[in-house]
Amino acid sequence: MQLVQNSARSAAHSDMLADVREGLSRPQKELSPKYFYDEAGSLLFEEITRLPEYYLTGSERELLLQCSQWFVTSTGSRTLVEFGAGSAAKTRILLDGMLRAGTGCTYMPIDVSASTLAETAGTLRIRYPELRIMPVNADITRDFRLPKHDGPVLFALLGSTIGNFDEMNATRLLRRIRGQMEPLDSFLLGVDLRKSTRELEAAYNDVQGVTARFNRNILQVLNRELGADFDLMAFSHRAFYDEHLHRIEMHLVSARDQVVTIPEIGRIPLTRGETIRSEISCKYDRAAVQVLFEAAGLELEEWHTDEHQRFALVLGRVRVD
Ligand code: AVJ
Repeated sequence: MQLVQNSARSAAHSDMLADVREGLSRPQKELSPKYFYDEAGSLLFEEITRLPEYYLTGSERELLLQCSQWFVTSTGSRTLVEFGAGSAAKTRILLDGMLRAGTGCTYMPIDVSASTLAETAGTLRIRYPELRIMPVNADITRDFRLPKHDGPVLFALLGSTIGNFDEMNATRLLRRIRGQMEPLDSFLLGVDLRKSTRELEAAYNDVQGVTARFNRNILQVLNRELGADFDLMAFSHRAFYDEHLHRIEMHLVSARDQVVTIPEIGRIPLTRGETIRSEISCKYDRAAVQVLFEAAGLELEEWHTDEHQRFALVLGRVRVD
């Protein structure tokens, strides 16, 4: 067990090293948003979800409260597989629905963060003793195998996680999910909708500065995991909406000319005002989801939005043609 954990840890380390090396060598320096979520980052994200400006979580929760019973009964799902589960706070609404319907027996949360996953599984085991919980520690952007489970399965990718992927990578991810699906399985996707720049930018520039701390925390993760020497005070938070690409971009702006050292990578010079892009968060409409589903071999079956049209839950199935 110890051996397995150590080798898993070093695999994670070399994946991270390769990602960071590649991202920071691009003309527009870039880091993968999956590295936000260490313990501190996960807590900061939880704090973001409670901010008045960050409408996404509340809107999705409202939708789930309205629709989850329908999703569960109409699909007859016996297993819920959740990609990027995080703390699974909203998932409980689906789990409640499954238990009420008497169909559900298994919950399979998949997450990159082993610590988050262990905590989520622990909490849910206490809350739902009748549920079988099978956590899977995996990076959903890479190939992985699911343990044996009962069908039909409801695969869920909630919380606008898909927003972190550009069109090519979003298509890849949905194809990978599609590849795990049997004909009777369903796919539930949560997407944030296109809306005014003002509302979108407010959600990523909260007045309390929690998002700014969340953004800088990624540098702290690199300091700890890779022995980097980022000075967090020498970077500021910037988030803006690109109306043409329909996405929020989040950057860390270098406050001065500086050189950062990452021992296994080398010296990384940054000029004053140069940025490292730490996240994209793509915003959708029905047509854009349709395009994505088609490219991934999925059929868009249901489209549900909240009363303010801020967020959508989309139900899909494997396309048979
Ligand atoms: C967890 C990827 C959905 O894109 O809104 C929140 C992360 N970043 N505030 C998002 C995030 C800044 C979030 N996702």
